Amino acid sequence: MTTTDARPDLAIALRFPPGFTFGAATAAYQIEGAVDVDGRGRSIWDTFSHTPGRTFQGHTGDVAVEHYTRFPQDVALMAELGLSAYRFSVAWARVLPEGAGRVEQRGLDFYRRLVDELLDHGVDPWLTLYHWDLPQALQDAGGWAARDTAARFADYAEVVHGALGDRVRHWSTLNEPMCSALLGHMSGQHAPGERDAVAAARATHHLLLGHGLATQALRARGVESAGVTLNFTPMTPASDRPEDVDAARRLDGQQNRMFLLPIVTGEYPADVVADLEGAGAPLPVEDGDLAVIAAPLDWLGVNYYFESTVQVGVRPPDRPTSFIGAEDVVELEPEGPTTTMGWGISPEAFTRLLLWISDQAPGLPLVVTENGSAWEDEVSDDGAVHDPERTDYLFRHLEAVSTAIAAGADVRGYFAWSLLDNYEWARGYAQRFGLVHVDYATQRRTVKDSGRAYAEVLRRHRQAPEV
Ligand code: IFM
Repeated sequence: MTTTDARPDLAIALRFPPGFTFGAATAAYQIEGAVDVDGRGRSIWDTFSHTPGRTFQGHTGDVAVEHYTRFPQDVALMAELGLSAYRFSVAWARVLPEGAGRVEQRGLDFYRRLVDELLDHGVDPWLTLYHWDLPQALQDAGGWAARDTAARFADYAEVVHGALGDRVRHWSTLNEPMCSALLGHMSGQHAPGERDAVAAARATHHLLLGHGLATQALRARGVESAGVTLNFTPMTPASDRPEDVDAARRLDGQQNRMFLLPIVTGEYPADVVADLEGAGAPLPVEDGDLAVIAAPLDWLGVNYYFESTVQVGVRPPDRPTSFIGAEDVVELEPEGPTTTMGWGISPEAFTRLLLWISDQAPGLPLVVTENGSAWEDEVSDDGAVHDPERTDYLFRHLEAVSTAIAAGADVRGYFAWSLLDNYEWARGYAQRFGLVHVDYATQRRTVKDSGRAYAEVLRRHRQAPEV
């Protein structure tokens, strides 16, 4: 952990082009609570979080930050911060409690009320269809390891678009399929909590296929702003020893290229295909799949938090790898300050990443759909939340984005993670990422100093004279 007294340089506002989108992001299971109301079905995260030993101190999203009922207050906060956009996800099991078939109108009505509230406050909704909460009924039928789930996802996309397509312009299919596939099926850190390389490879391909099918379905219904969000972690070898260089190649392959390249080029990287086949966990590609996965997009969502340095070594038995066939690769502890997640802070790597993605996907606009940091925040006696570390992280990463733009990356937006403190998955409520503090005992919201600094950047950006 670090502290900083440096004042944020608000002139950063002027380094972003007119019309740049500034927002904040959340996800359904992390904030909504209300898991048993209005006919919502169970999701794999209900099951996982209620399984003893899976999450920090058994924390669940049952209550979360009660956004399901408090959303008018939360939208008012967004307006107070001056956000031009809000990225949120729809809970599949609220809309289709069994994952397919019967539609629950009350679930759709909630999202319609939320969207109307956003529009009334001048906040542009950016909707993500899937942020990790697969309906349990579909998991029981095989989950993402089953090809059929991809088709069910496209059906779900149509249902949601049918209800909200007249109000929502920006549609994203998946959030971070790498996490769903590999954390969910390889290391088991996330729902459904499996440790099975074959299932992990199958889930990878079916998530990407589901993305392609859903994109086609959205296009057929007239969507003109379609995207997907991927999470990237730059991988650097710890030394120039060939085995460390190859370890970095392998992890970069599965973390970054295995998801990006099929979407933007219509091909999986050959080295990754070979690695997975060598590990006995091939990608279950059928004829025509890659053309579906490469359905043209209007933007690519980029989530970035930290970079990683890797080498060949012995993993502690309690730290199973998230990567297929990479039991011999370790990720080093970061040098320098870390956030409470234990993640290092590397804004320079963010600039390099945005330029690398631009090279891989020329002509495709990028949107930073998540970036942020967790710290130990508390409400001070003066009633404020002083979080200089988060402000510092935020401004250094905004600077990194603006540097990438100046160097030619076509970045159109930035969404801070997260609007609110919330349920950080297996890490529970112990990790606070919000621009807005939530007291979990009272559900009281307090805008943190970082939120106020971000609001000031947005205000200056709005008022900047167009050149
Ligand atoms: O909280 C998560 C989010 O759900 C997905 N991206 C990373 C965030 C921080 O871990």
